[in-house]
Amino acid sequence: DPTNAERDALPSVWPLAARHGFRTDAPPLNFAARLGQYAFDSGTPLMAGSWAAAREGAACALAAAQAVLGGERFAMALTRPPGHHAGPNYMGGYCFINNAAVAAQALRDGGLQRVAVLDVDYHHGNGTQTIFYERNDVFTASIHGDPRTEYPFFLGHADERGAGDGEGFNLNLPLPRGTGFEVWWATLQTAMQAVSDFAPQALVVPLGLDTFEGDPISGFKLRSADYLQVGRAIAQLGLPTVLTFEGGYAVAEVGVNTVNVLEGLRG
Ligand code: 7XA
Ligand code: ZN
Repeated sequence: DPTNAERDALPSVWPLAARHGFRTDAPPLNFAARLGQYAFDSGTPLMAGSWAAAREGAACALAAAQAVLGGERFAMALTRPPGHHAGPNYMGGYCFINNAAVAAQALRDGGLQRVAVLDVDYHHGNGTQTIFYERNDVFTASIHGDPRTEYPFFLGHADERGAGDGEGFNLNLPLPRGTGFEVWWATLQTAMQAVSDFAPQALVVPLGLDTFEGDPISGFKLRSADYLQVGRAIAQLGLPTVLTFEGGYAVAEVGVNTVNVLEGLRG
């Protein structure tokens, strides 16, 4: 690609699976090298305060799940950092602890038999998928930018349907960069039908507002008013619902877009 000709070739995202003969059974003593065992990108630095913020965020997601178990119809964990890229033992995509997975597991631990996760962030929720991939008690669905061109690149294809007991309990609906609301909305209907078919007792929505047309790092074309409709659609599932806060980088509009989802839910 000629546009890359003048750039340094610096990798930013890589698959964690053991590849190319490197050993995983003899960890090095070097701190940064050891950290590499638990990260799949270069964009998730652990800084002073990162762990405290991530831990409080996860506690907030847990509190949201407990509020729903206690009878609230909706609860939102409004936190930074986000969580849906974090896997069972690795960080990435600005995420350290998977808040949506914490909420879903808390709902299960609270006695609910079936929980669905409907991820509407622009980026595939690779961590949430991986955590529940072999389970049939938590159904995971995600609408996101096609991983052939979009982060996280190494997961999120339509043929990832779950494995073992979880076969058929993961649904990926990738869409091309540039997708507008009409197609996105039709895809949401597909995802919601799959959620309904699973007959869950509660729902977790990793809510990303980076589907917004003005988002600087993403490529869908939703407008602010569309988020009212998104909130209404989620409410129409009729399920106790926990929302977690994922991406959203159009900082001037992320507030109103979030509030529009919540207004839609309330309506
Ligand atoms: O939903 N996930 C995000 O919004 C984070 C995407 C991380 C992109 C990293 C680009 N270097
Ligand atoms: Zn995102």
